[in-house]
Amino acid sequence: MTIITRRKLITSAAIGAGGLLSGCDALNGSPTFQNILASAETANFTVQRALGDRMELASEYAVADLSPTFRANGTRDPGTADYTASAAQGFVDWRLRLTGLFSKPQQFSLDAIRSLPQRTQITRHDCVEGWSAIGQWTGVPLKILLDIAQLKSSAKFLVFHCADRLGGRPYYESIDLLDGYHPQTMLAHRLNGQPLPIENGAPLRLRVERQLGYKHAKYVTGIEAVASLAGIGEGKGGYWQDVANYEWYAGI
Ligand SMILES: Nc1nc2c(c(=O)[nH]1)N[C@H]1C(S)=C(S)[C@@H](COP(=O)(O)O)O[C@H]1N2
Ligand SMILES: [Mo]
Repeated sequence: MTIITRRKLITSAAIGAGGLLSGCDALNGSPTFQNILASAETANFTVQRALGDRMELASEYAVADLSPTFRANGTRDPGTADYTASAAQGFVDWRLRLTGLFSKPQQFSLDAIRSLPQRTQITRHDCVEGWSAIGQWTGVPLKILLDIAQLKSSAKFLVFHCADRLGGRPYYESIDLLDGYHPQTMLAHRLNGQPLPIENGAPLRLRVERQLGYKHAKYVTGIEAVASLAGIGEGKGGYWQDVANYEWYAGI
């Protein structure tokens, strides 16, 4: 068994994720990350590899690799009166609300989101139903929003609330802070250089590139920071987890 030190672990994580270095302060302050570090002190090489894997970037592709059309799946239009009215006005009244365990809970208009630092990435989306598509996403890295709203150290999960319902239940998803601060995790508002189409989640959808398609919440209206997923939906962390026992952690 190889005993690894905290310092070595941080170094390997930073090498694995390049741009994540700037997120280290926030990660260091988070109880989840501290727990992982603490447990890693006695962990073997396999555990180090597993954590390293989670910090790595998903593959990025070239413009030439883009799928001719980016298929839509699940809800293609939330179809509620509120959503339809908002879409008709170009979503000028859309607000992304950050609630729960933030020191400065707040809300962002799309203009406010677009005025923050942006990232563009070309990645492959893998749906559990067996299809993939390569698309170019532009949006604000989630880390920037978490830092503005000052995520509290008691937060362990981020819950994404959506404007649509499936079978009468609101769609929602959740991720942990490792994915929350991952440099490719973003709230995207553009696909392939155009405003996000309604069928792909307009005006804002999560991209969490190390995970399967159902984690990528579309039509996001709110991010709730929580210490536990127990009080949300049926407590399994997402719509598909609640209705069909999908895995909460859907890493690829
Ligand atoms: N709000 C919401 N988000 C959602 C879904 C949905 O039905 N509602 N479907 C999920 C599934 S299963 C997949 S594969 C992707 C599909 O994204 P796309 O429509 O852009 O292809 O969105 C995910 N996010
Ligand atoms: Mo999916």
